[in-house]
Amino acid sequence: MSRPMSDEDRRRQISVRGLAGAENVAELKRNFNRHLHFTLVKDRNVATARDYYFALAHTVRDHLVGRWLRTQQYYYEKDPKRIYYLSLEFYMGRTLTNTMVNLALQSGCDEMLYQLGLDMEELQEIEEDAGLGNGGLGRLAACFLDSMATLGLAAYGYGIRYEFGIFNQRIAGGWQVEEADDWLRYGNPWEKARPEYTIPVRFYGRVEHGPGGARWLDTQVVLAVPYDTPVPGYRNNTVNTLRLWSARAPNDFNLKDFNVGGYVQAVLDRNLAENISRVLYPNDNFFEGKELRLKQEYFVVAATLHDIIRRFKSAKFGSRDPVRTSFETFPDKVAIQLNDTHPSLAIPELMRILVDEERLGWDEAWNITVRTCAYTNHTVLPEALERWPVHLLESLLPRHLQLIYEINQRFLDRVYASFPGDHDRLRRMSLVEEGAVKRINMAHLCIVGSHAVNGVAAIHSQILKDSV
Ligand code: D6G
Repeated sequence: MSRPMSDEDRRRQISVRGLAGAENVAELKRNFNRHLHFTLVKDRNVATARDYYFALAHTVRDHLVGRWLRTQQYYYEKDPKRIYYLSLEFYMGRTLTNTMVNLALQSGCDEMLYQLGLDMEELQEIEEDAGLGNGGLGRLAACFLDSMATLGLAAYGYGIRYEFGIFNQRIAGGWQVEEADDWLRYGNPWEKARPEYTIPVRFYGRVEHGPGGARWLDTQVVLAVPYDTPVPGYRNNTVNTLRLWSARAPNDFNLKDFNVGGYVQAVLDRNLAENISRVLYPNDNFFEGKELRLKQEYFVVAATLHDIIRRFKSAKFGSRDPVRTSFETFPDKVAIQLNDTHPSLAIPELMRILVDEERLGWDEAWNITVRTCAYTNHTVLPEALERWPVHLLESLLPRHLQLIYEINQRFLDRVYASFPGDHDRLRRMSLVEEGAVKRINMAHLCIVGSHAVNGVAAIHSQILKDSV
């Protein structure tokens, strides 16, 4: 039932859409024209609707920048516990309208476009979806980022900058046809590439055990280049970061045995390394078990943990001691939330860094790892559960497989001490599944390596407790 708008309704509507004072509108219009001219290098004789969308996006983005810088600086000054949400999917969708709403710019932009004779809805429709997810799991990640920014929490999303997101569906003659989702074709005005923070990620190789501990040698390196997207809270001046990694071949990739004629092939083969961030696997609740997917999972985990530890140690702006050298306070300053088992290699990777690189003893490293990591389970459907063949892990991540075996051995020793003689329990609870193909049960790894496990609804958490 509709009723006439009261003054209160009108005030509320204004406060939800933001103020459209004449000065604000004039300022927005100046910036819009400046971007059309200097950023897009167009004038109104030749500009297309897409140019206007980009000019508007850049105008809105400018309002994020100061808040983003200040938020990140504030986190370094206050040094709060930081939350790291690791996910292979972030289903962000469109950014323009959400940003205008959260920054109270909508009315001003509406009015500005109206004065310029442009149509807001037409421009909004031009923005591509950031479809870096299949459905619920990826959208949950995106919603958490939004909520955490609105709550003013020092939170970060970490994932992969897939060049191709979830496919576009076309129906041809009554059949579904999948079309490549080339969402970056016209450029993405919301991301900021940060090649200066590039991180090397290692694969394959072999492990050598010596007096100084384990060394992972003869590895192949792929570079992880971060792209940052701002995540604004709702009208609270907080802007958090979603950092997505893009794979890049190092300049010497495949050039080791360079000879005339080999050079061109070596450059062409750079694609092999860069395929890691090429495409989102369009599997919802289904485990496909492809090596490229395992590479994606380790790629995001390795780059992210490197970044987390760099930030934990760093002392920007002289906020505290020069640099942290002790990991004792790590779980008080870092929370790692695993969105399903997809980033579960974070557990052995953190152990590898603490034991092999930082030279902590096993028990101390394990205590830190468990207190840092937490796991969200999404399903109990057997066809969805990640069970990676041991032979794949052995060739791609030989040191991680050793660490998983060690984690398992110590875990089963504890189980057996509590349930002496119960061999069937050992078989059921082991991280390692025997069979025609020996596999690692990644959910078991997550449960053993975390201090908290949750489902995605109260009833789901209850099912996990009662029957799994
Ligand atoms: C974002 C925002 C920017 C900040 C940068 C690096 O791009 O202000 O400087 O992240 O932040 P850290 O990774 O050093 O925390």
